[in-house]
Amino acid sequence: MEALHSATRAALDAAARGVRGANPLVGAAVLWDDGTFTTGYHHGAGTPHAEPEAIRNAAPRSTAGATLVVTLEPCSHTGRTGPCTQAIIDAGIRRVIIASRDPNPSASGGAQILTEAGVEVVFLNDLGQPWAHELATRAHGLNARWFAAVTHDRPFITAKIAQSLDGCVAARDRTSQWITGAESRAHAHLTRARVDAIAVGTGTAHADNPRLTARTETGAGAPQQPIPVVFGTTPLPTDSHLARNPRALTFTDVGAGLRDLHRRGVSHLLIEGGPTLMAHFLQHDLVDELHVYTAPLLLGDGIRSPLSVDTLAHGLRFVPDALPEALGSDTFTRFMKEV
Ligand code: AOF
Ligand code: ZN
Repeated sequence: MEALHSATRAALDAAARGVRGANPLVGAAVLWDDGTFTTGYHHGAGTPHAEPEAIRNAAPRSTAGATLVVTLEPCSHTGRTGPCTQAIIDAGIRRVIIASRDPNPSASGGAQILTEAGVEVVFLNDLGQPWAHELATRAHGLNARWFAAVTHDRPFITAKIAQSLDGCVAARDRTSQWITGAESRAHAHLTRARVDAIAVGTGTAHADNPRLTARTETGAGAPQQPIPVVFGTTPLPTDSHLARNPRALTFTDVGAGLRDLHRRGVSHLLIEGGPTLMAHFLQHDLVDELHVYTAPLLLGDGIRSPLSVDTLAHGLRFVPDALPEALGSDTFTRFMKEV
């Protein structure tokens, strides 16, 4: 039991090193009968899942007859990668310990498939140990917002804000190019390249005529391009980049649009503004993760998101998800919405 406790903690710590988005944070550990273990984690959308990673990291040692601890129920589907249930069966794993269920209808059901294949499946909460309950709670907490998004049939939503030190996203005359520096913009393009879709409001679509493409450091297009999305009722100028892009989607209703996007396979959506759309998403508790780039600049009575907050207790609280990072003279901080 001591070894299982340590392996579960290690799987959770490994999970936290991953990147959230189209996938939740997931870690796994292969645990042998002698109490030693090796871990693996999911590095982000399109990369192998945690279980095959842990199994691969176990090499050259045989995984036959070993226990696999995983922070999320192994998937049963072929998405961007193959089903983890099959990888586990092929590796000869005898017992799987699961910390949290996968609420994603298209990937769930892995526990049952494993049981039917003769693998012993145990949920951490059913061990009846206080430490197990505590770690199961931690596993759930790690992905609470991701679980909520998939349960509500919408993508996981990241909002990007590029702001001045005093929280303005544009100067009073609405000029906003460029508040943040080149390093911040390059960093933001890496995020663009790993999301499934990027959305702006019609105001921004009119004012900036954006392409919403992901570019690499050389300025070339990234191999995987997100779907451009516009929310709003004002028609786009016919000669704008977005109006001319046959992949671009326009929605007048945010709720219906999010459901439609999710059903089209958009698991991770990036919101890039402007301030009105940002306020709408924030006010409706639709921002799961916040990426804030802050430039060393004061803009005084510039433009902010028109969030309606009447008293301190009604402010929207976020929790830092990682330490702030220096990007040139800017700082980057990632926050998660409090559940
Ligand atoms: C697992 N292990 O490490 C992760 C899982 O598009 P795919 O193939 O990456 O599949 C995405 C879904 O798989 C995701 O929505 C979630 O339900 C699950 N993520 N499952 O067995 C993992 N990251
Ligand atoms: Zn999987």
